[in-house]
Amino acid sequence: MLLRRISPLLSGLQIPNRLAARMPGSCPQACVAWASSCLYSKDTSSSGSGANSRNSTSCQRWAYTTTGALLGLGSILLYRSREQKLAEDNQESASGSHMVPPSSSDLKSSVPRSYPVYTLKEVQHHRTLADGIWVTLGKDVFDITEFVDLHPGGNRILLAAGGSLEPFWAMYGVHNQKHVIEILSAYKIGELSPEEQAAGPADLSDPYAQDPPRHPALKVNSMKPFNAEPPAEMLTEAYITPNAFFFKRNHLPVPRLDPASYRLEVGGRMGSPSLFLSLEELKTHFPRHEVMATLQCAGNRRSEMNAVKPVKGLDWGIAAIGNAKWAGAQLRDVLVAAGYKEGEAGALHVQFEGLDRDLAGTGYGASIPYHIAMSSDHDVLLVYEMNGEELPLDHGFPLRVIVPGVVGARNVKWLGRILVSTEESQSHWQQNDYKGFSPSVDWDTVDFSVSPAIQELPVQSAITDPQPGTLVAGEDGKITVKGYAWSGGGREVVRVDVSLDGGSTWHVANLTGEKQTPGRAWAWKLWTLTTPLPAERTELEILCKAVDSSYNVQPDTVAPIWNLRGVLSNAWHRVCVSVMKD
Ligand SMILES: Nc1nc2c(c(=O)[nH]1)N[C@H]1C(S)=C(S)[C@@H](COP(=O)(O)O)O[C@H]1N2
Ligand SMILES: [Mo]
Repeated sequence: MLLRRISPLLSGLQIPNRLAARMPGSCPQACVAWASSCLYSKDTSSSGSGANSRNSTSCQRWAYTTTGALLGLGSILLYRSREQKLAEDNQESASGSHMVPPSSSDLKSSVPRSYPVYTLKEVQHHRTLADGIWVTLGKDVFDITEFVDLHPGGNRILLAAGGSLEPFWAMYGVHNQKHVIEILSAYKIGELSPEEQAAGPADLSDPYAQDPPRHPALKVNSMKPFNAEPPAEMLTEAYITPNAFFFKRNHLPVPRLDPASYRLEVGGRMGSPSLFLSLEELKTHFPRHEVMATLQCAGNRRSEMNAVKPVKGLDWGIAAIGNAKWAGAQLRDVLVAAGYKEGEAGALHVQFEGLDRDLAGTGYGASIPYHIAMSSDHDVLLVYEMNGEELPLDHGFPLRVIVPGVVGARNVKWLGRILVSTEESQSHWQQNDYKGFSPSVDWDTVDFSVSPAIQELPVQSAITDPQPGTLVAGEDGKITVKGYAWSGGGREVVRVDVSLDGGSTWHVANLTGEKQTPGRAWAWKLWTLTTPLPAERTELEILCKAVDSSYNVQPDTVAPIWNLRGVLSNAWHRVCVSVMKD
């Protein structure tokens, strides 16, 4: 049934594509959203190609940035010619290594080279700056000690120290490019022993091989890790976003956890032993709570910021948001069972650790303020059910946190451990990401320690229908505009204003959504406006803006809220369309 509803929707998506050529120039300059949104509307009807073309666009952008940085390094690295390095290395590697005949790649160069041979064990001994940082790729051994400080991804490269780069490159796909390989080759110091190569490389397996299948309608932003959003108009098809079309935002491979042996660890109070809870215990020993809540990624609508000035991050459209009915145990009840009470001395934060890990064993993590975790008014849940179904693998099976009203990033999936602490989570994602900055702060001046971690999100709204660049036909001379609106912190959306003329005149849209308790309005409102098409207009610039229960409003333009990570993008949403004349 669902599919029947969706297929007309998808065929409708081809319209923007056909009209794309008409649009530039016909749209007011202010309509910055158009260009980027149009990129998204490209060919989403054919499952594979649309997703791929978009995927490669955002990947290329990232690749260019990274490659640019890496190429910059090239000149620094050149001084260290292969000959020089070889001379040094041959002197240094007297212990236990023997020379091998030149490899095929060496034969290509004018002077045949031979490299020292190392065992995996020897490589493993080089894991610190003092011992030198060695890594392998295929049969080659590299000493990247001097490169660590220059690595665009920071010292994360240290995770690979003493081992193979392959699984990391599988995880962070941007690396597997000619330029990167060339730069790396300047650091080659040797080769792995042929006997060991015959036994096969350490682990070539794709860390994402266990990722679950996904619906082809999703617009893929990155495959590995998997990040995707539904076509925007799907969001306003139903108040509750179906699980398959709920945006997926993964930083790492999806872990496969056995629900029978799964245990949630809850750190004990004042050093007392941890509490371990099975899934069964979580379901049966604690009352089941249901909460209707909208989840939004901090990067939702980042593409509009990107259109103003490039930002770092996945190029999300307007659909990195969804609404679901979540069911689980209240975090508060579980904390109380572990001995905690309200106003506990020294208890300021509750940290969540995910069981999705990188190859060095570091997992995703985040924290929320203790008082929010302990308050029954905040409805923080340890969720095992999403929209009446078992929590899907992509959304955190078997258990995730849902912190209503708070940015997606704190809603930790595949939850393994809960810790109460004086400090916030020390995780990269709490400390050095998901923070806002002034538009003038750039990557040279940014200091992540000065901005607070994003928790509650600001008021948001967007137009899901019509799509940018489409040709709209009035019905009885009327047009229907649809969208969503939501605000963080339990603030209800009380009004959505829609303009068809770039903001000169406004109409109040009809809001639909479940009645919610004041101060606990966690779920979005969908809105619709049906109004006469303005006469004499061939182009419309449609705008929307929402007002929440604290009378917070959205900013009118993107530029003044631009920030280098492209988070908190909530300016008035602008969509330009053409009007079909009969
Ligand atoms: N363990 C874990 N939890 C996580 C993440 C993750 O990568 N790993 N991503 C976070 C981010 S940034 C967002 S926006 C939400 C996305 O949740 P969803 O994929 O269920 O939509 O999960 C959050 N929780
Ligand atoms: Mo996110």
